[in-house]
Amino acid sequence: MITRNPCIANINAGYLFPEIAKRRREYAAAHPAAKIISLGVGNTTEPILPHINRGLVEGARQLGTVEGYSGYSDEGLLALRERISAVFYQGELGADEIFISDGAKCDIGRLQLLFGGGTTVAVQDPSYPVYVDGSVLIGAAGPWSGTGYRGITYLPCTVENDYFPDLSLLPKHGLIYFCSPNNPTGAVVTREQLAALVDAAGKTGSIIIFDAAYSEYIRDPKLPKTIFEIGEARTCAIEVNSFSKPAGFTGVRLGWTVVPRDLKYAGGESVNADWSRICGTIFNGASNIAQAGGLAALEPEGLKEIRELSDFYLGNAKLIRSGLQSLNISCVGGDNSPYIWAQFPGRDSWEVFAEILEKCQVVTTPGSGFGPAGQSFIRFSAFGHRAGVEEACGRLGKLSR
Ligand code: PGU
Repeated sequence: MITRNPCIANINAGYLFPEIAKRRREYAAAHPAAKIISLGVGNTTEPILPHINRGLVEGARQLGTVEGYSGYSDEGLLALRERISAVFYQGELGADEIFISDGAKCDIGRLQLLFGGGTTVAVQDPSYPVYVDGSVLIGAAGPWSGTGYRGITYLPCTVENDYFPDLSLLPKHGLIYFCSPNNPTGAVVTREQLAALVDAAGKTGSIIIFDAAYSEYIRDPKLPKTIFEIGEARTCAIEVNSFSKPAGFTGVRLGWTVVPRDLKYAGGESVNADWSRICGTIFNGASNIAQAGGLAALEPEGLKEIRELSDFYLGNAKLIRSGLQSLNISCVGGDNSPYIWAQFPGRDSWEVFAEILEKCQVVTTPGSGFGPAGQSFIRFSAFGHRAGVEEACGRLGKLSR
């Protein structure tokens, strides 16, 4: 028989969110009367708002007409790429630098093909588990050493450093994953910090994969929403983004990736040209219905709806944060992001996860699932119906008993 890809064997456990879903199912099976509320996985819960929804419906309707029918869309509708440039990048990016995707996660996985298994990888610790797991799958990291994956440079983001890492830890010629607003801590980089990160990437000959999936949750106008607010990033950064969290497209599937033309490998070859080649080979374009929805989302009426929807989830975040603070549980995040990062000093994250599930019937995400520095933390997601969030906040009071 053919042998298993050894990289898969290097993954030490199941992917974090299915593991949480499994524990929830086990608890529900043992407690059939329990009314479980999820503040676990960051999955949107509210209906798509009317203008954006009409865009989706109209996109589907068009497919049933001779004039409106379209097939494969390759790197994405030109109109959508131009609109993304205008709305998010002040028109400064060329349409050929923007690639429409079926979501940020899918592109985070595919981007690894640009660099292969010989790359050194650095991540914020804690961070979205796909960066590390994807690196293990391509052979750039692993196996698990007991405290982390071999080959990954973990950049601790802690209370002590105010969730911004020590850039002197960056490896040379590495791939740096950086997420702002951060999942799970909710920390957002300042312009000065972002400039320092870009500078450090330039000096170490590294490339940053900047994940801006939560940029539409930023309310503080001083905070940067894209890495391309720093001009030099054009020579050292790729940015991924998504319609999932701003427009409720987690199930619709639509995102984009920016690969600047100025981005070059050590040998001077164009990363943009390679990305185009990879997408052409293993990706056949995002759904044209989703793209019609995306176009509607970026019209003035759609942008208002994005604001309304993200305001709603930020309202949930505020409730969760003040609920936790009233219990004297120290936490950060939730003001420019939909996640609250709560500290349970000296405790094991999975143990706290189990306690919250047992006492409150609330599902959360254990911080250790996001990296070694996440130990003793719990992530609360603000994605949920308002009544459920209010009920969950009330039940959290049982933790003090
Ligand atoms: N990037 C970050 C930082 C994310 O947190 C998520 C979703 C994505 C990308 C995925 O974006 P798509 O455009 O929808 O692909 N994180 C959620 C969902 C869990 C998951 O496995 O993606 C979370 O709970 O962390």
